[in-house]
Amino acid sequence: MSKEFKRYLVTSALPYANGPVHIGHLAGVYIPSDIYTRYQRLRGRDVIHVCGSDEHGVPITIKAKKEGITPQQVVDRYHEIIKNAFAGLGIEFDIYSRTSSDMHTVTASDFFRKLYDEDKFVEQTSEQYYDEEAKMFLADRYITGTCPKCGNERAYGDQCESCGSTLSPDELIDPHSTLSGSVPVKKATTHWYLPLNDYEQMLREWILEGHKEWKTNVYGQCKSWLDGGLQPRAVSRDLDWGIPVPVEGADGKVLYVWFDAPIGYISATKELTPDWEKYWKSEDTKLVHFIGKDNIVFHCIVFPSMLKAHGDYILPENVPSNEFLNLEGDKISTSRNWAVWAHEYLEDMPGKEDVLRYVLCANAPETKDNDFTWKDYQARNNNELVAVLGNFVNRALVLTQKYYGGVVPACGELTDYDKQTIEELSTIKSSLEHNIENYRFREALKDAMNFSRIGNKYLADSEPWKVVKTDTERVKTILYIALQITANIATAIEPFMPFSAAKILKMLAVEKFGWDSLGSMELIAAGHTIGTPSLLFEKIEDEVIQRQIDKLEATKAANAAAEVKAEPQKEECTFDDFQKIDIRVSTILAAEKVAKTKKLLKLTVDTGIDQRTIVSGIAEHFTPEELVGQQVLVLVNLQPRELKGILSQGMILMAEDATGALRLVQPSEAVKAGSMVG
Ligand code: B3M
Ligand code: ZN
Repeated sequence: MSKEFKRYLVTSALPYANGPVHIGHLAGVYIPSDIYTRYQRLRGRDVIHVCGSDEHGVPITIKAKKEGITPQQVVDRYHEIIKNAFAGLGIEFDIYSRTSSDMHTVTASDFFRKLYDEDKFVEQTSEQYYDEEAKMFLADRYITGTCPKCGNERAYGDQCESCGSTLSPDELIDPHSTLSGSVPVKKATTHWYLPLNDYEQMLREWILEGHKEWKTNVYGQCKSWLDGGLQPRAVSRDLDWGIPVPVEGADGKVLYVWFDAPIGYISATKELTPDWEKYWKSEDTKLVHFIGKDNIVFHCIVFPSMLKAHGDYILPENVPSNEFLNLEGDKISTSRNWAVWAHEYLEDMPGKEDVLRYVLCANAPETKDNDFTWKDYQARNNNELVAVLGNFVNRALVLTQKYYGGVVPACGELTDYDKQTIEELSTIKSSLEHNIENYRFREALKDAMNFSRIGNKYLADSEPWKVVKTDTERVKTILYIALQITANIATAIEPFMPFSAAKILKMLAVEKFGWDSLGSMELIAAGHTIGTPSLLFEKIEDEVIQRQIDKLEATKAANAAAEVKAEPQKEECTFDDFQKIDIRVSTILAAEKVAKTKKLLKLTVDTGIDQRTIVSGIAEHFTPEELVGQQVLVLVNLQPRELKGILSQGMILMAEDATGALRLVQPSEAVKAGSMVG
């Protein structure tokens, strides 16, 4: 028997405030954690869900530098965007805080200070990479190089995003500073380290023996870290953005972001309630961390060691973590803008919050990486939400309106088939509970949807629209049951699709039911008048999906263009060399194809000095008609040469774009022919 807990503390990984959240974050962390919390709350359990923005660390400072703004401006901007996107999607937190808050600074500093005072750290001086141009130590993402594990040339000093390995800067092959591009030198610096090796035994017993029920990906990663042997890990960095190390003589040093961020869960709880200690310091609390798979080591090895070192805190009971979600067959990437952003979705698809929640849960990467496609999104909406859930609810409500003017009919004697249907519903209820309690949300969602599948089957089998002609009493019972199933659906789907659950309750004109009532056939009394039915979901047309696909195609094209490498700069030329060049704005007066050639055009141009002939190899890019009248730049003092018997006196300047297409180089507005360029 598993242990009974008095209360639940649910945390969701704190998103970095260096960009908005996308469907990968939602499917991996926030939708599962929201489902779990809503479910516990419906059961009447004492549960709180805490989260907030992770506002320290190198990703933030890099973003600030790139955009020419301060780190504070970066986090202020994204904190708002992220917070609003969560709220818009119905992802509810009891508190959504931020790690730049005063409460957090104090909490994290005190935490560090306690460990420091109790000699839980070791102080070590080591040689670390230093950028002599930028005059800065290169922590984590300020350094890139080749991944020793997979050969990715753009691996970071802390992680390779290609193969997912956790790295240290010393492991990178051919390291470079991302600040100046220079090759860094080694320089001595002193930091505080948490000797993880001291906690190895505790972690082995706690995880490898005590938590065999953890998801295989989580358990497996922990086991491989522990089997590999743990090393002391630095908890400070040489940076100017973060929480200052709260000890004498630590100028220019801040807490490592992965030291302060998880403490953010504690600070947020403190901000939420003065009663925070009962959530963090009582063995009666079930602490559950929802995270992405790249965060496993920090939540299962590092943070628990910190909590143990501190001594006052409980450890997590579970750390459910998903694999990654891909988008249309490609890895989601913030830097390549390959993502469906939560805030953009809310703008593009108003009223469809639950559709996204549904699709991301139905297709969640629970045991393996999975793919999100817009076609699948459309199919799930049209074939499942509209055809199964929406259809059942609509039929039950519309028939009640039609036959009884919206008044719930009385229930007569139950047939065996009625009883069997009711029995099936209670079997699903226990499966649904079991699946949510064990973090199997895809299966749980299927269970929740089965309420409407059963409802549809019940209506199809009992055919009230036919029976109404012969046995009106029987029809009352059928619709009474159909309405009770509808009320049950509102409860069953609430954790997954809260907006639709609320809509069903409104259409039934009833208040929210508690979880315990799930399965009951006495939720709505005979004689109660229901509200007006409206469609729960609408069919999504091809055009709507095509717009989203086009948006991604545009991203792809922009990325391809950006990837084309510019030619390296040519050999230096002197000012005198440059002075020799004579470029004039000229007007094309006539153009014709050169006979028996594919590429050549014969152009007559007015250079302002004279009218002359130029032969140019651009016939595959331009028709003669589109060139006549255009202003172009002509190198007029190029040595004349003969092409196909025609003397060419000059050269027209062109630019080649990413796709290899040629473009005329032109003045942005008309200029007198003969004007000099230089
Ligand atoms: N901000 C990493 C991430 O968003 C990090 C999580 C912190 S949880 C304490 O993947
Ligand atoms: Zn790699």
